[in-house]
Amino acid sequence: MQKIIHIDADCFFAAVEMRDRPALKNNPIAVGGDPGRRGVICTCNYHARRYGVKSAMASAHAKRLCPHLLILPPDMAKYRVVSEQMRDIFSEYTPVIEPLSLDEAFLDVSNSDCAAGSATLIAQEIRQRIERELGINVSAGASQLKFLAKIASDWQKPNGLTVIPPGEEQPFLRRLSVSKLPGVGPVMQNKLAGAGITLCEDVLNIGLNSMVFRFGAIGERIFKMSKGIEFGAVAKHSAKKSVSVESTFDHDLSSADDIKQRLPQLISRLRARLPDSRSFSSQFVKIKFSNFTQKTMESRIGASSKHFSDEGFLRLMLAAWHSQKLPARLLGVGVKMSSAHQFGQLELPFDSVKS
Ligand code: TTP
Ligand code: MG
Repeated sequence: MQKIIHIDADCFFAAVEMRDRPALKNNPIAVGGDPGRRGVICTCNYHARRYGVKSAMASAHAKRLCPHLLILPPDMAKYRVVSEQMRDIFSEYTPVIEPLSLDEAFLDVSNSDCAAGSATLIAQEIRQRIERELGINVSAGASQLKFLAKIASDWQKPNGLTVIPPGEEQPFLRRLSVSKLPGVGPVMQNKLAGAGITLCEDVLNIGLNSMVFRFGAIGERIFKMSKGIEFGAVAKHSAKKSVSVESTFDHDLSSADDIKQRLPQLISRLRARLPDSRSFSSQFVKIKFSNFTQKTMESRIGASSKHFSDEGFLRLMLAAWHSQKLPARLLGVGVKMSSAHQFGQLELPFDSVKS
């Protein structure tokens, strides 16, 4: 029998900051950019969430919702250390770990001998150890179905453990809103609602044929999940496929010269993040314009060279800018790894800095 645990830290960046400054614990705090400089919120503690503060919200807006919100700058190096420490703990229980981001991972404990092989006990032990050894809380979910383990870890957040024992999947699913299923975003939810579907139970009532007829492949997947027959395997190793960096500017860049000037610093930040064994299949750029539209451009790197060039970035960036010729508020540069040189590393959820 497959046994999957999904673990997700509670308000991760903010939790690390509260651990290091316990005096902040009872105040609303966030980690993010400066409100006066177009910063955005990375995350906030649960206290701040009561005011409506959320990830990805403009820091200035967060301050309006919660005027006494303390916004701390992100310290990625520190969060990466905690993320690695979490992974070290996971690896004492199973080698089959699929990290999804710095603070989130699936663990397949089907063959683990720890805690008599009980996923519930392993999840409990991991939660206690992370709290004791790393000083932060994580929520966990366990199920024989991968997607249900993820839904379960969110079920009693923060600091919760939800186990859906074998045999309990169907009753749990029946009352579950389709909005909780992975891959069902607001657009799909609307389409489903249009067909009278809000719960997984409704999906089963409509039946597989009708779901496929109306919604195609995603309809089939939604049906399988609703019926509890979508197992999914934990992908043991996650290879990083691309690396990119970006900057949002205080003042929009209004000319090609302005953009040209900013590029070298961006490229050197990108270089700093790349592994030594470099081999790339393409390089790409991104521009966000003052009207919030965005343009990305990519060019393949020939098999003989395998390396990106500064001139290549400049050419792409200018071509992207010429597509609209509007002031630019954000520039980004990145590379995609050749498949033979992808390197296993956690995908970073946040690598954008202000400059
Ligand atoms: P999440 O796990 O999505 O959020 P969280 O851990 O802060 O809160 P929750 O208790 O709901 O799990 O993301 C993990 C970290 O990734 C988060 O602490 C900060 C970072 N992050 C961003 O930088 N920007 C974002 O938009 C999001 C969603 C997360
Ligand atoms: Mg989290």
